[in-house]
Amino acid sequence: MKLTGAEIVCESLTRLGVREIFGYPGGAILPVYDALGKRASGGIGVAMATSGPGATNMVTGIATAMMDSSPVVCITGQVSSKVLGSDAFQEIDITGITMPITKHNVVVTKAEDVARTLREAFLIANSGRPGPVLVDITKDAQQASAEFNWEASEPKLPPKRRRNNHDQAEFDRAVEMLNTAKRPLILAGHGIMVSGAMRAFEQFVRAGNYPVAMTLLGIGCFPANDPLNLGMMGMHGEAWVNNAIQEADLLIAVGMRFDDRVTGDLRTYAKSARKIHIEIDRAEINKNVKVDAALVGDAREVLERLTPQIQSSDHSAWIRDIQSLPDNGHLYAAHVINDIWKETHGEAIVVTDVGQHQMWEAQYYHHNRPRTLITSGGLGTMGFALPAAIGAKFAKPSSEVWVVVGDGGFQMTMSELATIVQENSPMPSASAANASPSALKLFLPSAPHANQRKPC
Ligand SMILES: Cc1ncc(C[n+]2csc(CCOP(=O)(O)OP(=O)(O)O)c2C)c(N)n1
Ligand SMILES: [Mg+2]
Repeated sequence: MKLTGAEIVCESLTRLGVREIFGYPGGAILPVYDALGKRASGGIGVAMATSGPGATNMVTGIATAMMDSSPVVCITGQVSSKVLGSDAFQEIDITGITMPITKHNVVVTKAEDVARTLREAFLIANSGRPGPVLVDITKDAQQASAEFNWEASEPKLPPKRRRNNHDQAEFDRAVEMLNTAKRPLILAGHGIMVSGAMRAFEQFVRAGNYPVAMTLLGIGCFPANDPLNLGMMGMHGEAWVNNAIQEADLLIAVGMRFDDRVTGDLRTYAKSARKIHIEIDRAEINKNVKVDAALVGDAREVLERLTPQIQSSDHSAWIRDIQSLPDNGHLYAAHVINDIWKETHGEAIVVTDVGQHQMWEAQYYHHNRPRTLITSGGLGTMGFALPAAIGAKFAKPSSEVWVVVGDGGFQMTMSELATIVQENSPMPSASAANASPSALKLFLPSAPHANQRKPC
């Protein structure tokens, strides 16, 4: 079947399970907009923009996805291949610009390459450690016609890397550490949710009776109401959680990357603890914190292998010690967040922006389920909350979605309120009978500025 490159984009996205695309039109991407017969939602977020300023406006979003390992495919229009490199109107080297902030990016200049490139983009965005992929398609490739053959456009990628990439000796060393530790503590990160390891993680925690501290993006991976859950670690975590980490004799880091907001001063970080690092991305091993055993692999697979090896689980004296660690006794500006938590029975998806309110949310909304806190962790992108909440509402139309945003960040993207209104009527046709904007709730803390830590 002969289709234009633009039609191949639409046909390929539909076959890849995409139901929604978020975009902003412009000259160099109009052929694709024209070919979009109906709106397209899948696990992977798809965003589309025109060339030049459209593409550069995507840069902060792409960097946010890269830092937080979010699978995203961005499609940009590009000027015709005949004028590439001539500083044509709205020409920008977006693959050059986004090289360090994408897992992969590529320029497509021929209609016949569109389908395979998009299939590769989806595979790469969602494989291993997820992240953003950018596909830049020239206008002539969108307009030209080519034979569309889905089967023949199978991605030509090297064989999938082995997911577990550590040897038996390393594994045995980790098991020995787990079974001899007196004061073990888990550092739980986003990777647990990314690998779908929540059940395996809970079994591992129960088998060893390990206390669990979470990173910002790890919140939700283990129920907040479980007595073994200590809450958030790091600069914005409770002091006693960090004290427990400093006193542990074994840290078991799962799907986290020892970010500086987690460790603070590396010279004094958890000096008395041996460390096991379970992580899919080898580049993260020994990057910030030197570890004693590195189990490189998919969190779920590694945890499923480790759990049956656990023989030592009586850490009651240690857990009593942690519970007796002194808290500073203050509850700053947390009452409203706590009330939202109570009001929503902890069941809402909460999307935060970046700033003081973000930390209040992380401490005082107690998330029991994965993927119910959506926040920009690694890049700390103000303006994130409202647009991300629109995406969350599309992906989970029957969930109550709350936006917790500061006055500063709200001003950056408050124009998206118009998008909510505009999309309200077609929205229910996608999948949501109850996807009304009233279900997207906004909390603007009328609190003092971040550095004035007073109760609100
Ligand atoms: C795009 C961007 N610009 C600047 C910053 C630096 N920054 C981090 S928090 C913050 C203030 C946020 O204020 P507000 O949105 O009112 O939230 P609050 O801290 O008051 O809860 C600023 C300027 C950022 N993270 N992102
Ligand atoms: Mg503010």
